[in-house]
Amino acid sequence: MADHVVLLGFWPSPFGMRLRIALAEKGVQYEYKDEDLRNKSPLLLQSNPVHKKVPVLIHNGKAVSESLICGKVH
Ligand SMILES: N[C@@H](CCC(=O)N[C@@H](CS)C(=O)NCC(=O)O)C(=O)O
Repeated sequence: MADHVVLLGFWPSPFGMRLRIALAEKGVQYEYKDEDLRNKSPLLLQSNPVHKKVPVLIHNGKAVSESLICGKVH
């Protein structure tokens, strides 16, 4: 089964950009979903229920938050 990777981000976020660069360097294809941080999506709230921050990387349904960690796990 092909990997399904989703990145929840916010376009001006330097943390999100850090992760996008890491994914690009690794050649990882992903679906990008931009968040409205004043109206966070149910997917973001479910994926990062404690901090409710982006970026969040969702790999085959498993969510990882914190940009420095996301960039290392895939
Ligand atoms: N330490 C986190 C910081 C993430 C962070 O601060 N994200 C901001 C956007 S730049 C955010 O989601 N803010 C929304 C909020 O605080 O409600 C990381 O490296 O991923």
